[in-house]
Amino acid sequence: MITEISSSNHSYSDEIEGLVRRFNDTGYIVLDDVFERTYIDELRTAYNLLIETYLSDNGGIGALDGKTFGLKHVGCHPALSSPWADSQIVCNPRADAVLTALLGVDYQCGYYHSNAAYPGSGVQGIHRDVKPLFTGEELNVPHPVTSIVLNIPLCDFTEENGSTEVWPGTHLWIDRSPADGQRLDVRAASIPSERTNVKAGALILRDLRMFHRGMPNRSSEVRAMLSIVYVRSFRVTGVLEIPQSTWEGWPERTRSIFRNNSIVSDSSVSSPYRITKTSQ
Ligand SMILES: O=C(O)CCC(=O)C(=O)O
Repeated sequence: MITEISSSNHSYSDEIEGLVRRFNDTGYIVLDDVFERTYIDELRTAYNLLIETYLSDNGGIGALDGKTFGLKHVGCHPALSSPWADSQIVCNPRADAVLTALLGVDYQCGYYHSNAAYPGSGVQGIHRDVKPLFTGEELNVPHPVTSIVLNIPLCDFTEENGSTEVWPGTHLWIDRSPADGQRLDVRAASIPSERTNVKAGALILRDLRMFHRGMPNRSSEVRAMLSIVYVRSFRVTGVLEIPQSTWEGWPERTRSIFRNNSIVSDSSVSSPYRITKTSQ
């Protein structure tokens, strides 16, 4: 467990160095006890309302069968207002210290999603969220990390409720041929996987190249997490709509991470989730 890191301290401390090494070796890290459980409980209550609103606006979960990535795996893009735009979520000091070390101080964010595995969810195909920047023919060694997802679990993650399955080390696997990119399941079978079994209050940082999949939820409660993507400054991101009041309430560091997005009037944000073509 790491000790507190103040938001103004981006020094390459021993703790950060250890986390960076583990991230670079395995493709992900877990920071425990970042958030109070009561805070996560409040977020979970708000999220359950948000995703239920999203589902009912889209005809219910049954209407999304076959349209999302895996049976009863759904998600929406929370609007950047309270509580989703809270700086301790979008620019968490402990995550910021590690992200700065991994992506450079000028990293940015333009993508904010969430993943919910409903009771009875199926198993997703093994996938990457992004491919390596180069094919194996162009570059036959892995490149440094360029994009990272911050997952904030909104409940304890267990094997029963479908904690994400990950394949450590696969973030460094290159595709020697285009066909390699199409057979991640075959390639993954050669190494052991891990489950991200963490307590509510933890956060997970994962290289988007890492092989992973959402798993069946055999419990009776929704298993959900926030999924916020941070990238090196040169990577193109989506464009988020940030309500004026959110922008004005953010400290300078948070604004700098969200600098390439669009600030809009509060009144133009009428839905609790963002309506985009990529909503699942
Ligand atoms: O929900 C999860 O555990 C993983 C979700 C995921 O990887 C996806 O939907 O692409």
